[in-house]
Amino acid sequence: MFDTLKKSVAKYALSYIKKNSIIGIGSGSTIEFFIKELYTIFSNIQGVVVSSKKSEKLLKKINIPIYDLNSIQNLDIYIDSADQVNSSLEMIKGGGGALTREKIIASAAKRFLCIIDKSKYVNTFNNFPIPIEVIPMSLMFVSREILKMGGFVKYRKNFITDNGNYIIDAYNLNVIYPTNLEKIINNIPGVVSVGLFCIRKADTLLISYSNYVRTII
Ligand code: ABF
Repeated sequence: MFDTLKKSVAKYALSYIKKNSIIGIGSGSTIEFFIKELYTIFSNIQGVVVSSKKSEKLLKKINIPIYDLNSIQNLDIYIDSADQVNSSLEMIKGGGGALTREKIIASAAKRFLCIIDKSKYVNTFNNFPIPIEVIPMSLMFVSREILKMGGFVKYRKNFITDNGNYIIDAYNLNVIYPTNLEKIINNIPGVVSVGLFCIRKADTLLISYSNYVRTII
């Protein structure tokens, strides 16, 4: 069922793409559906910048030109999914471990178009672990800081990010003020980035339900 919803929202997102533009593309299973849809209009776009090696591999297979973010001055849109989105369009992302590159490209883009199925839309964040990418030597230090904040941590076993770092999943943190929490975690030395996307939240959210796609701006 969720695959059908992911597919329909992925297809709907095509209508947000401007002719001959370069677009930012995220990662995850919803985005894999989006990449398949992109193939149907690939001659209409100039190319993409991409947030993970996995998505990059899929895009290469369908011969879409891939640009380095450093070679681009203006990025019109970044299209990606999320793990949870609240009613202020703040997101938890990084379930797939690509949060740092996702945050960089999202921040560089004028517009963040977030595409999700209905299961991910929540009033307030609940129970989803918050991913934190850390420099390997800081793993234990950052973990102790998270414990001091009342959270607990799990390490992603056998997982190294595209940037050569580790991921901590933080549970039980108080997410009532998610922007504050994002700033606090960002400030722990050794943290590369945190999967709270509140400072750079979505501008437009597309949510797919069984018979329609809802747009929230
Ligand atoms: C990505 O999409 C990640 O930030 C997030 O973890 C994921 C959602 O995954 P999926 O589309 O597979 O449900 O952008």
